[in-house]
Amino acid sequence: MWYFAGTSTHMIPGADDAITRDGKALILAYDHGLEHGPVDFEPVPATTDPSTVFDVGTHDAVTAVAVQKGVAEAYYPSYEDDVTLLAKLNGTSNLWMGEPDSAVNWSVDYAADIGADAIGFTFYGGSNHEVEMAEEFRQAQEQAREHGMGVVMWSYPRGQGLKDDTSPDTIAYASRLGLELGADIAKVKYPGSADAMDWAVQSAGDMKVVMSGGSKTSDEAFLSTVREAMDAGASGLAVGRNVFQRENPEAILDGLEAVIFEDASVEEALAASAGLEASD
Ligand code: FBP
Repeated sequence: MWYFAGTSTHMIPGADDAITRDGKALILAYDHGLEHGPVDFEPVPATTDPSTVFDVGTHDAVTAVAVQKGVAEAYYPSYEDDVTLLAKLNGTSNLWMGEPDSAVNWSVDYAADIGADAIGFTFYGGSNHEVEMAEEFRQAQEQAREHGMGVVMWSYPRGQGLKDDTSPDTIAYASRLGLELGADIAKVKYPGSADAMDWAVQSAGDMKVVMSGGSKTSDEAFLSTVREAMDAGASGLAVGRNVFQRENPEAILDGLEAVIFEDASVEEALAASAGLEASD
């Protein structure tokens, strides 16, 4: 029995409402302790403490905070009134040296018990483990539908056979995989140009596509890339390091809020927050 009677089982209208504002998302990703290790917290050591990043996640611009199970269990109870939880279901450490794969670390039922409104799931299309990962995604996606939870696919094609994991065709294929497999939102790496992002958005049909943040860049460079992605039809951003590795994460969130939700130019966004800096 589907939670939303009378709708298709695919891309349920409104399933992502809890993690979007005006149809747009700004997901603060904080699963890096698992994916990359504590090295990602070195630029701002206070971010080693999940409370620091949950505090950042209370900024109005943030539509959801994405974390792994252990962090959600221990810290989300203190933030459930102020933060929307996106349960990042699978994840693998940087210590794993095999073909890209990702362990499913918690069930959708358990995530729902903790209070999650959506699930996040990494899918490595092109990996030798693609078939198993697709089957795991199927199970998670269908359980999320039963709970009325949104489904965000971290769609990262990679593996032995893939030469360029951010080429325009690869990223268009990544966003299309989200549509084909039943995500509400696909999070993809920026393919390097507005035209390529436009192709990725077109390839996803009505499903939303958000840009992945990547390693930290300057205020102006980052806001410019987000502006390009939005102009190309993206529905927002799922970002980690470009927010929490800044000394003043609130300032960049002010700027991102202006670009994503208020359609501001980069210049307007830089002016919107005293803490932001234009490049030399
Ligand atoms: P960033 O914005 O810091 O790039 O985070 C996005 C993200 O998808 C995280 O959720 C995840 O931990 C990380 O990137 C994985 O990056 P990769 O697999 O490319 O090392």
